[in-house]
Amino acid sequence: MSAAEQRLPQALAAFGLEGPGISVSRCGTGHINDTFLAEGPGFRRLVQRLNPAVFPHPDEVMANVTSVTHWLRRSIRQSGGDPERETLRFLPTTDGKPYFTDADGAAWRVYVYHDHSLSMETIDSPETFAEAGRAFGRFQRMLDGYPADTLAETIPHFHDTERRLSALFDAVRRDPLGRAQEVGEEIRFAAAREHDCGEALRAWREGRLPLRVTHNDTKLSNVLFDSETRRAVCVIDLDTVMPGFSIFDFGDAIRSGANHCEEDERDLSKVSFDLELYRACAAGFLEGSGGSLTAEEIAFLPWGAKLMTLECGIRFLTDYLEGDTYFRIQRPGQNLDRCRTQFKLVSDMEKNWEQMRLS
Ligand code: GN1
Ligand code: MG
Repeated sequence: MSAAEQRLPQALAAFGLEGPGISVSRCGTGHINDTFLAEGPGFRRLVQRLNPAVFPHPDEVMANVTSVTHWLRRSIRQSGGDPERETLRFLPTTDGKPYFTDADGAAWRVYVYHDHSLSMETIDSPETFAEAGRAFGRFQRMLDGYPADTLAETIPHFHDTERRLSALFDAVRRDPLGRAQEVGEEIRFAAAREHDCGEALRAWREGRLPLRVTHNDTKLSNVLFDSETRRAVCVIDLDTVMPGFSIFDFGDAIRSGANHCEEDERDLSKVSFDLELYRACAAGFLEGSGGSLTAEEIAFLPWGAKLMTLECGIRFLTDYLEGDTYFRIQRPGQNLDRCRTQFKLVSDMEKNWEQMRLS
């Protein structure tokens, strides 16, 4: 039994979600937190345990998500939307606290489940992907003007790709499990792109890319679609909302959606970057962001795609070398497989680089 399953009853009780009429099942596909669905007469709640190793300051995470969802609600209401449908609603514990801390020190929070909605691991059509892009673009636009200095940095240096590469080199040097020798090709792939890793950061240091309030984890599965209309209704997983680059919010959507494979596909012949999907998502993102991006940011969007994919591959590889301590795995070698799909997508993007231009 996992730590989360062991403490689940305590957490349910803290939110008043116990009793004979309530059933609970595991759900979600995230690699970090543990998520459960609690269903009772007339209600459904998501009950989530924050991974304490990844989010050591749950108070800051919850303060960020509370205040960001508050801001989003106002913005959605102003544009005539339905805040209950289009953003998250967190519910307090029975004694009025935003989260519950279990006996292991891990934080749990509860939010309202969105009925008639679904999330996707892979995309079924360019139209659906354009919808995802539009949702992330809108998210960007709605948070334009949010006072960034009031947000805590929930995971410092989260998308500092240069640091992510240094962490890989460090893991290779220490090689705690002796796995480095079997992944020479992947290590060389990353090392050959050392200069690329600094591309966005250099542009920011030179004043060409602005720091904004961004989502920072815009994988495809973090958009909820209406199960009937397939319109994007809500962007979820707000734990990493903090200052960042808009090109990375675009880029992570491309990384996770502009292909037809699972993130951990073992057969690399099935993994290929789809330019048509890329263009569909880009058009949606630009439309959703509604003119809030600068010309320079738009010109940099292809870099967002390449860097997010490269960085994610580097992180999976690092974790494989470290012994899979960060990203949850269901089978041995899964983080290495995840790294390989990302690197295959990066090389495809390099081959399509000219066609990826958006300005
Ligand atoms: C993690 O667990 P999930 O799905 O929210 C990770 C992202 C990665 C993603 C890769 C906090 O996201 O950065 O891009 O896995 N989140 C964190 O699938 O590290
Ligand atoms: Mg996440």
